[in-house]
Amino acid sequence: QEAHAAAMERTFIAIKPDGVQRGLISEIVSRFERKGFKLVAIKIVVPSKGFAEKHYHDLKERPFFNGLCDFLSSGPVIAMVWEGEGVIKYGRKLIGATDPQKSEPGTIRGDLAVVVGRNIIHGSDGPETAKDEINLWFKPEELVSYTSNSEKWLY
Ligand code: RTP
Repeated sequence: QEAHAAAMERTFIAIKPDGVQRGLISEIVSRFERKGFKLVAIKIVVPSKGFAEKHYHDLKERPFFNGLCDFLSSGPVIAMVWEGEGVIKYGRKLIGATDPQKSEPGTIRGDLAVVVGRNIIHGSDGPETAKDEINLWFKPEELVSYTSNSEKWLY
């Protein structure tokens, strides 16, 4: 019981402008929520192009980098931090493969998206990027620590 608090991991999840415009915010939030993950930060923001470039700095050599950053900064994004055991890896599983043509049915991209350039959601791909992305998108005081009522039944 007391051991789980220290092990709790956090990941950065963003609903991209296509997901927001298509009215998929509640659909996506509910999949993470029903799984048993805990929402510890959330905001709506239109990132600048420069901010999008920072977020995707690892991809700056890729041919789609410029278009990707234009797209991320083209409208409102829902930025979130989710917490729970295994949330980084399992969050990626909930999201599905990068290319929605290859994502399994039952995943967010498999169920709700069609092409890689409009794949509606982002999730950190490992502990290091999770930490970096949370720090990029949120100030420490925007992260809320609390005990949710369901925790004692989840863990
Ligand atoms: P994400 O971080 O967004 O979950 O995606 P990922 O790691 O699975 O994929 P990554 O290769 O890091 O690509 C990041 C985002 O770039 C866009 N993309 N476009 N060929 C293309 O046009 C292309 N390839 C990737 C996608 O929006 C992808 O999520």
